Amino acid sequence: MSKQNLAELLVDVLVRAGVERMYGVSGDSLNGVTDAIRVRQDFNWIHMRHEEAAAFAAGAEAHLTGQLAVCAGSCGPGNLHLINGLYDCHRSRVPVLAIAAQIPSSEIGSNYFQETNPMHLFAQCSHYCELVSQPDQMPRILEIAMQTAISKRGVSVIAMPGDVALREAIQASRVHFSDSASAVCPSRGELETVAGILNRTRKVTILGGAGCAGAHAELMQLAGRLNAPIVHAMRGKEIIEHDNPFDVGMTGLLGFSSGYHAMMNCDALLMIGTDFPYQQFFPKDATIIQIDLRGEQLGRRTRLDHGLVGDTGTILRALIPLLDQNQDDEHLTSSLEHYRNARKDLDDLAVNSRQTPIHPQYVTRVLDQLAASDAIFTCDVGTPTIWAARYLTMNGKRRILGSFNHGSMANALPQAIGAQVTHPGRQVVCMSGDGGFSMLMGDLLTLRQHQLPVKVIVFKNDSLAFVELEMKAAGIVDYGTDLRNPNFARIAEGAGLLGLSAKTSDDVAPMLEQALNFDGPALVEIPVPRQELSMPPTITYEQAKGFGLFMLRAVLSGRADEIVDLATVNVFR
Ligand SMILES: Cc1ncc(C[n+]2csc(CCOP(=O)(O)OP(=O)(O)O)c2C)c(N)n1
Ligand SMILES: [Mg+2]
Repeated sequence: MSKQNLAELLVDVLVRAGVERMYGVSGDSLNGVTDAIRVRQDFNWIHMRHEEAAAFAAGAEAHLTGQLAVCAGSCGPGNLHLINGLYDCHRSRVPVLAIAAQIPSSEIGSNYFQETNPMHLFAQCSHYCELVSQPDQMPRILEIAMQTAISKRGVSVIAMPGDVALREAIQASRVHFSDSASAVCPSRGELETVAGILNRTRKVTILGGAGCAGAHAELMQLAGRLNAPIVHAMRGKEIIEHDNPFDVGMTGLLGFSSGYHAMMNCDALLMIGTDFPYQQFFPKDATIIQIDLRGEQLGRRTRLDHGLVGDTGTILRALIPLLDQNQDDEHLTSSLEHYRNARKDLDDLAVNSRQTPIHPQYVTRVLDQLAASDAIFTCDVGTPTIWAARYLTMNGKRRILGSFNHGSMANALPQAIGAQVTHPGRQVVCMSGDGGFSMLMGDLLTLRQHQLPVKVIVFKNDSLAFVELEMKAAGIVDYGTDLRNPNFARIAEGAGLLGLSAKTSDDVAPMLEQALNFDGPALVEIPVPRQELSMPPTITYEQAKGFGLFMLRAVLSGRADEIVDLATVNVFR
């Protein structure tokens, strides 16, 4: 074996495991690693402008490919910048390895320049985090980290001092990485108990999430047997919504009334592969059955009558033959009818009203119509997630990514970078809020640097609108939510992108089309109203009261114009 240092060995192990790249920002303590990458033809360094963006990009790669993705940050501040993105990866349960470079090994514990403690920093956002302090730990410690990220689906971190990375390796790569998924199924008795309940119940509703991946056909068969409407959580959208005659949309804060009522009006709720978090949107009296591969998820969000541990496909294939055909389709029919009405109400808001600012529902509808049939969408936390949830149509080929578990702003642009890097031939569309976009705006430059033809749509409402909405709902006068924005299209032009700025709603379709067809990165900024209401499907008394209070307080504070605004935008439209 030719002499390798630990950094070279690290890259070698990654390449052998099929990893093709590392996202990061270089630094002294990472020099060994970047130098090892420099000389390789089969491995790329994706030079980002912020380590948080690097972690988000790696998470997007892992989400889209299902394979391990890797990011890196230099010691101290570089490590710290990774953290929020890694939290997102970890909570979305995607396999990501972070290389957290560390200060010189002889200085650890001396409060040295840039010193932090990676083991403490990453403890909560990883399954595994270990320091490499001497050559004979490698590659075993790296391989354990990788296997842990792959099999537990989440983040692993390797902390490695710069000097250790340059030490001579003793061993070569040893492991073949396995992500083989076993079929996990409950006992026959458990399945029969659940089948018995379902066979006795006329009104069953299914709530599905990301854990339904790979089981679309079984899910449809199940819903057909039970005559059950299917509600999906946000992470289930790309998996469940398409080719689904039982679809009644979403519930929750992003959802709308039909999903809400289908859940509230059932006699049995069957939760499948979902961690939908909002307790107040679960039915109170229905029998609740939950299927999840991870036993620790059972009963986490709502009271439970029966829990089945296993993977969705295996369980459904075993369960369906035990189910009788439900002869009563009243619940399904009325839920679908409700969905048609709710959908129509939403669609009515998505027309070209020729008003300025431009309705974001219309923008998203046009985007949905113009985007490629296999487009990859990313959407920022804030109102862009609401518009994506309600107006983007999934078809089994399109993908949608967001920060749906961690709920971090600024996710969309870096996720779009990871998506485009891994899928150079596909259209990648980033739906950004003006707040979210400006938070990690530096990585707009990455689009030019790596020639990534991402299309960025900025929903420019000059505010942190989602928070403003929450403040109103809670009866608080909104404060600290104003954004004095620049012209983002001009910034984009300065960064070497095509930059377009819509003025009227008639600009939307031609500008989106121009951007989507442009051979390179493009940004379209679109002025949208600040108070385009997107209230939860039913407003609780407390929230309604809060909302009224906002009006009252707003008048008292001399902001009556805001109320007029609210009324014209949302009520009389
Ligand atoms: C990092 C981070 N900071 C703050 C928040 C709280 N927060 C949630 S949505 C939101 C507003 C997002 O604003 P913008 O991106 O402009 O989207 P909008 O809702 O205005 O469409 C904020 C501040 C958060 N989720 N993440
Ligand atoms: Mg905004």
